[in-house]
Amino acid sequence: MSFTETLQSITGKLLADCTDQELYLALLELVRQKSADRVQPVTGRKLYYISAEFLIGKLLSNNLINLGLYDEARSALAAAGKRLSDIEEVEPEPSLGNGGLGRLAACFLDSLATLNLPGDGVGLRYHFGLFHQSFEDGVQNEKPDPWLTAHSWAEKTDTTYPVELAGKEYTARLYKLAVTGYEGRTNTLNLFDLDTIDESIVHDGIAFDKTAIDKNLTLFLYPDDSDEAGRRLRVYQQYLMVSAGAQLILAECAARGCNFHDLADYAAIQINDTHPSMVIPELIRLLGERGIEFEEAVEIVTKTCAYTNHTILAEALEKWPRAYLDAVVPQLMPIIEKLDALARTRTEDESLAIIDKDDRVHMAHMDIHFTHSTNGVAALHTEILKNSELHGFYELYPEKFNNKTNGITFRRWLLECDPRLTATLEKHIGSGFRKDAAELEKLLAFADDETVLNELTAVKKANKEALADWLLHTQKVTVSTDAVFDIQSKRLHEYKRQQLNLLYLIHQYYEIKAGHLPAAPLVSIFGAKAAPAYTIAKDIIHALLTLSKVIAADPEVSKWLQVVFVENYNVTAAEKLIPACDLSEQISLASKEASGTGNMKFMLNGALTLGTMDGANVEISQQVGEENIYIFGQTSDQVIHRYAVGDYDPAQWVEGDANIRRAISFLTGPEMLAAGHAENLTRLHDELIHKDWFQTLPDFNAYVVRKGQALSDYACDPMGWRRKCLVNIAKAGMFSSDRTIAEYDRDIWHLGK
Ligand code: Z15
Repeated sequence: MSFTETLQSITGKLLADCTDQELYLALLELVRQKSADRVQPVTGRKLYYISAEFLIGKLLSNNLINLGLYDEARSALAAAGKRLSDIEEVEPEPSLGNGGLGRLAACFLDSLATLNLPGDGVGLRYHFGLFHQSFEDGVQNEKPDPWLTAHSWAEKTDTTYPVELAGKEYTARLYKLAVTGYEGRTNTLNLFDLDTIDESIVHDGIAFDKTAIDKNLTLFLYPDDSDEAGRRLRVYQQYLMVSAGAQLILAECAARGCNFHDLADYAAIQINDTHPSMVIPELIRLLGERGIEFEEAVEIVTKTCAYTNHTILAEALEKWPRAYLDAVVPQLMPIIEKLDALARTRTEDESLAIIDKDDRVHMAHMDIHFTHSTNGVAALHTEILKNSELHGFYELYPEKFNNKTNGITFRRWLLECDPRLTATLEKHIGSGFRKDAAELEKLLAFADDETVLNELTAVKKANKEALADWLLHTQKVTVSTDAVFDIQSKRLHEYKRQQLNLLYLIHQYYEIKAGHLPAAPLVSIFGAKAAPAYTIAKDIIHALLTLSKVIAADPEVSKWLQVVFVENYNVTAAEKLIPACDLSEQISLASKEASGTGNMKFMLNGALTLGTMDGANVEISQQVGEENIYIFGQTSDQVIHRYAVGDYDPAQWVEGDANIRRAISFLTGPEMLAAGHAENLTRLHDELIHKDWFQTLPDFNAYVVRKGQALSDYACDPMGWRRKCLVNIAKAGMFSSDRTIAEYDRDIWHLGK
């Protein structure tokens, strides 16, 4: 049967007579059938990647590519007068994650299946993922973002497990979502939910009745990224996930012949940040129910589990008041107490205890004591963990610590989002890089080939046109594709320093007014959601939206400068923005961004990085060489030292530097006040001059100089610029999540063995 015939047999009519919705459902069904054919039996050790977030994004095109059906589907549809891109629009995006951590989990599932490794995900089926963001009167507004339509990728199963929360029994139901690998196997993402959730209790945006657990437990994903709201509902969610997950793992292993004493031969469990940490005491509890004594259970769990740390920000390391856990998971408290006592026999250092003197339970401490591996997510991050943040633990367990530099799946972040670049690469270096990312290095042979460089320029131009088109249709803004497209897209957080970019833009506004014109016109694009309760983050959004208006109203400045804040940044938006980027903003305060993964996506799509020596930027810079990246700012050692001394005073920088003073004062000057809200602008202004906790001001001048250099290279040396882009693409291979997963498997998981 031809592809068209197969599809028609599903729809029951000619493709040309189908609506996009009908075609979407038919393709979904086809993917279901084809991916089922690639399910493989499991032998030996199987991975369970437990994570509160899986930011999978839309799946249709991804699955078609991975199953090798994409080209056929596109031509069959085209022959019927239909466009695959229109059908993609029908699919709602499952935003089951906040940012980097959740997206990493999704990339890992893709690579596991691609490398033919047995590895499933375990998480929650949130009814609404991350909130939908809109801007009203220059202010972020949050609404629910439904993705569960009548037909959805996640299939309901008959499998349920009992879970006890605060002394009441609930029933967790398993949903399964097929994870296709590129020319690989099909694995599963297991998502748990309650049948009793009631979407109708949501009112006024994203508010809902917090008391009825049976109705609200999996309604929403918590919208905090790298910071901890410390809400009790979160403990409920976490325990639902780990208890149901642990029961699933034990049941699957038992079905394969495991007698529980040998659990570590059947399962490897990766704990993604501290959100799933309760899986440790929960497994000990469940093993106890199956007749295994505490001491042996601790050993089994330690051999089975491994922990990944994703941040050094204190506010993101979960510490639950004992009273919360007493109330929600009383069945775990005796076990956590015994673990605390056991840990105290290994060290006298009070700061390494699980339960501290204020009766708070340190989840990361439990992870490090009772798993066999603790890894950081970039070389610098792991060094900081070993030398400062977790130094005491490193001294106690040096053999447990290891680094696994993050990666991204090239299927979504190159093949799918940038078909033009993919085709150009294939023309010159063949298609080997699709399976082996290291083959991208073959491109280096063309570094001085003007034809190839011109082709790359044409690809970028076409991608910028496509983005301009999308911005016009979705955001109603017009941008000039002759300008440099400079993009900072990531969660809004002070440590990521969107406020540094803001101060730069104000500085440029003044410079242009004074007749000091930049080397090239700049379109400065932002995409970012702020946690709804994160006041200063929302103030930064407001300031950028207001500045955007002020500049647009000024014909002198707007010839050279434009600020665009894209609404509702999500995976779908990222796939439009990244291929069109010239300059990638990775300007976190050194030491604070554990890795970053957006930095890798931009590089792979031929953007140059303007960044600090932080997270994976350090490794990007090693890969491409310092002449192919724009690095500026304090080093992590300097920053850590400044914090240790504790003498940072932003007021001194404001007094000592006229440019800084001018830029900050502008926030509460007449132009901004006329266009925005005094309350938000004043609060941000005061925060910067009195606190500036993430040391924006010491890096300000270096940032202005380096960005000026980038703009001038772009304008004055187009071939040199494009050569740098080529080197970035060629050197991106090490940031494939296939490499990352191969390292996890080699050092930690040993899957299938
Ligand atoms: C999150 O997205 C990250 C860390 C966290 O602790 C939480 Cl709660 C959310 C991010 C890091 O900020 C980022 O640097 C890293 O690349 C990403 O995790 C994946 O490791």
